Amino acid sequence: MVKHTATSVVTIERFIIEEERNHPEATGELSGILYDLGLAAKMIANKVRSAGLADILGATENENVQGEVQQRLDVLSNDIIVKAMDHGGRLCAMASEEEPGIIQIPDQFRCGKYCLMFDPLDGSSNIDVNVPVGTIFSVVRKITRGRHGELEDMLQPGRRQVAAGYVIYGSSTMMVYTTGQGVHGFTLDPSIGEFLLSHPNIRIPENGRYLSVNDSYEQLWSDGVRTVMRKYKGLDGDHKALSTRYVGSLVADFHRNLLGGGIFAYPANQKNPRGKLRLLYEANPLAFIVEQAGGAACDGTQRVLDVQPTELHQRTPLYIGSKNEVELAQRVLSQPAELVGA
Ligand code: AHM
Ligand code: MG
Repeated sequence: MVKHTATSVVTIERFIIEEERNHPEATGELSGILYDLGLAAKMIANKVRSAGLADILGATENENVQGEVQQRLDVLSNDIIVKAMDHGGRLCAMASEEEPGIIQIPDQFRCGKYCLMFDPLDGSSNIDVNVPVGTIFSVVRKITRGRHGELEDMLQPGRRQVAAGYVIYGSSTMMVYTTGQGVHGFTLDPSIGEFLLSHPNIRIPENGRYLSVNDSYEQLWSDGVRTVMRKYKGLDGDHKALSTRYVGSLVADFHRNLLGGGIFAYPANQKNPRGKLRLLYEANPLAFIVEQAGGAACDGTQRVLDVQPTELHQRTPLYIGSKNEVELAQRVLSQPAELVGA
């Protein structure tokens, strides 16, 4: 692998090409997908940046001149990704958190050997208050024989992903991805419109510093989950107390914990017995990334990447981040209920 330091200027395009050279059998299709996603990310970043101006611009430009109604940003982001990805000849189908069924490649375009799954704008309810939001994506290889991708292609366990990543639209825009050769982060330089390598080979600390969980569901958690959280807070046993940080925007919470060490948890609760987050669009891609960075992800009973999906929009409980913290959750939650003191 070519060694880059954060001080040499390496564009995402150059990095992707150099990574591809490590695989003589590569056709360049996966590289093309990543590059196109980078382009879609720049277009979404542009919209997110001016989100606060939507009403003002909407009143003057869109409604009056073109007669258009302002589209919700998550719908807009979905359309940007679909349009950026449907004609490259590399994908055979897509699935999005925003759409109920599989998104097929239009007949006039060639179908390729990969499927893309994505959450176009995660945490979009935060947009109105200027909190970071993100895009999450996952790529798997097609396993069915027909021209178009099918449900069976999408419902593969996360360990079969060939690439996964996210984009965080924060104080700067960053794209972080893995193809199974470590995790690399690129920061958008707005002056030249390029993603530049800023975080080569990200490693997550083995122990956490931060705990990211929505505590307001405590009354709805099982005794086991309450015990895990008490341990993280240093209230039960000898675990060092973690510092609580919860943005409520998965990509932002995950990104902070990936760089600084920590655990993000969205446990099952009485109202949502399978949690809230989606296995295919959120948990699987972030689990692939965290494992590649030396961390772990489980659903409270097993490794996320081993879960066999049964539905496109399947939800899953999620414990993801520093290895030792995820192992603690897994250990406590796999004990029989009567052994877990609340
Ligand atoms: P979304 O995909 O509808 O945006 O929902 C996912 C978001 C995550 O970004 C975040 O971690 C979670 O929902 C927050 O949920 P809650 O408000 O229940 O804590
Ligand atoms: Mg989401």
